[in-house]
Amino acid sequence: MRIDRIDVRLLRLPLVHFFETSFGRSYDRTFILVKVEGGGQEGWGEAVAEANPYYSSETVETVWHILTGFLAPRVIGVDFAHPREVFPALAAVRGHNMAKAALEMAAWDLHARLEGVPLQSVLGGTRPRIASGVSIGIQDSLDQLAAKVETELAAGYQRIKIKIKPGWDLNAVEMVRARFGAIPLMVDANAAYSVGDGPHLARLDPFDLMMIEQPLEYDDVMDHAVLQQQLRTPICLDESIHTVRIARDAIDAGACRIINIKPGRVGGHLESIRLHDLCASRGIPVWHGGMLESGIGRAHNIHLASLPNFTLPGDIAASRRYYAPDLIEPPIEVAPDGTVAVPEGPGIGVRLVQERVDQATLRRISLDAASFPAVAKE
Ligand code: OSB
Ligand code: MG
Repeated sequence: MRIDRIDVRLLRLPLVHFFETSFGRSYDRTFILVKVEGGGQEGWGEAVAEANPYYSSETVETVWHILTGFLAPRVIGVDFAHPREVFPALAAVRGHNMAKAALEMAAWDLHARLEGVPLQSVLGGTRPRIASGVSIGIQDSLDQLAAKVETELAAGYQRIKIKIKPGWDLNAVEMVRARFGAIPLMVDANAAYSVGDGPHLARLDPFDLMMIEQPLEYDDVMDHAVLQQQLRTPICLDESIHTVRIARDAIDAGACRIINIKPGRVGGHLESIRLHDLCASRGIPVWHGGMLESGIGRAHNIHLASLPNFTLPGDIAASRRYYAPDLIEPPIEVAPDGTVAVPEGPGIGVRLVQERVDQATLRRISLDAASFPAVAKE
């Protein structure tokens, strides 16, 4: 596989419903798409960085800067025997996993299309369908939250995750349990608490939550280990897990019993597979997180989530919860049993609607070998 050209776009799409976490509320999603071309085929990837550096230090503008200035020159015109060689080729750039992932994942899509097989089969995915859950943001009222939970359960989703923060935690969980009973339920704090909140968070234990996701800071593994000692509810780490090494240390330290895998957060499919395999070998269940992706990123996630140790339902829901219309046809749908089919065509197996992509594009650049004088690679 050789990548001759890379197209980078900045896009914005309105969200069907606002999404609020402990970081704040968003009404739209700004993101970056990457297209790689080579051998007469193309591959697509999506950077999950947001407009603001709140979930992660990366933003759409840092992704643009790193991709166009530092990553593209390291892959254009290089012969790769397999897409697993792409992430190591980017190693000179420290961090910036979301920028790396967008490019690396596009290369996996290109490779699978050149081979004429679904991405799933080159990643090692085995299931034809994946189990799907939903992430419900902080709402204006408990009644509004109840209405959302009701809608998503009726759609068939296999588990409900609600976002929490101080002041919207015990009351929200109590209401959901009171109204909906013993449904598979979890919470995500997006780092809204501190280690001194142990006694407060322990009050969630009687509600039998599947897990509490990322209660403490994004760079804090050790305090999660201290907190886990005080909780019966399993801790799941999201923001903290940037690398396979950090995951290994977190597992060793007892900082989590479950891990959320987002390829954007760890640098792409190769690192996600390595993280998945590490967790499998350590008896840690994993599930696939979500970042409000368009159909491109969503399709990648579905293929990855078909690997065997993704044993818990992921944050991979139907397109219509996010974008109307999505950038792809047909959109991602959830079946009444709460599963989503792995697309069957070559690569990510979804068809991009070019006019919708063009309409949502704010800025675009096309790069090839002529864009980078040899000296720029050093
Ligand atoms: O913490 O999992 C998170 C969305 C944006 C940033 C961080 C998170 C989320 C979600 C949404 O929870 C999951 C989805 O895509 O539905
Ligand atoms: Mg999370």
